Amino acid sequence: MNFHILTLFPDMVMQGLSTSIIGRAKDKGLLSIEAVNIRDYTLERHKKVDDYPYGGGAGMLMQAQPVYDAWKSVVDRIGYKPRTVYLTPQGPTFTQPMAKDLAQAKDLILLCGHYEGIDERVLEEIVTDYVSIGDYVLTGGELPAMVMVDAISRMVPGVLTNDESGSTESFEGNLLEYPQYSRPEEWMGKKVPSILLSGDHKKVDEWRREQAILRTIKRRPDLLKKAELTKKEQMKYQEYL
Ligand code: 6GU
Repeated sequence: MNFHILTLFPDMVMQGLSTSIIGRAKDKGLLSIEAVNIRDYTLERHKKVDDYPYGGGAGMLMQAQPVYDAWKSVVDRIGYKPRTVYLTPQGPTFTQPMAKDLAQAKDLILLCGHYEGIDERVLEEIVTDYVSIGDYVLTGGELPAMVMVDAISRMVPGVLTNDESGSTESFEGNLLEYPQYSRPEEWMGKKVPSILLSGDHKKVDEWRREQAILRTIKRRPDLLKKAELTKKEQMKYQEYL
């Protein structure tokens, strides 16, 4: 999968996406990530990319021309118009199903805004999807773009090892992960739950399932209503549904 990030801060996104699992996937050739510097496409003498909004008001806007030309350079190179996501608090909130859906694409363009936003006309021309990462305001779209690249990449086949791939499934069932423990058996006077040392895999699985449900009730009661529970579990936990 190929990510094309249109941004005024290419170093920020490239550095943030160069290490750990995403870096390894790039080295393996499963992903490519490029940052296209919008400033490189301005036709303005002083490399300016922003201007005052018509009608007045606070702040500056990114102008249509450099954004369009940066986008067009990617489209001309890959030979088709891929889905183009504009990172903005004015979009639906990014979710795991959206990450899974976007991971089907061969190419994805992510457009990062700055200042007070981008001239509406270029958004109408190039954007296919508006996406927010949550209800708070950030200074630009770079961190959201990095969040999206991370979440989408781990849905691309081969990016996660078998060991790493477990936890999404549980979240997709809308249950949180059960608590986990490693050595030593006792730390600061706290013991690992004895059932995990019993060697009884069926009992361990049942305990983990119960813990996942109890943790979801405690920490994310809103999720439980969407969780995939058995008939028996629905009865047992019906007061929380
Ligand atoms: Cl996608 N962009 C900006 N600038 N702020 C945000 C956001 C996106 N999502 C939440 N806040």
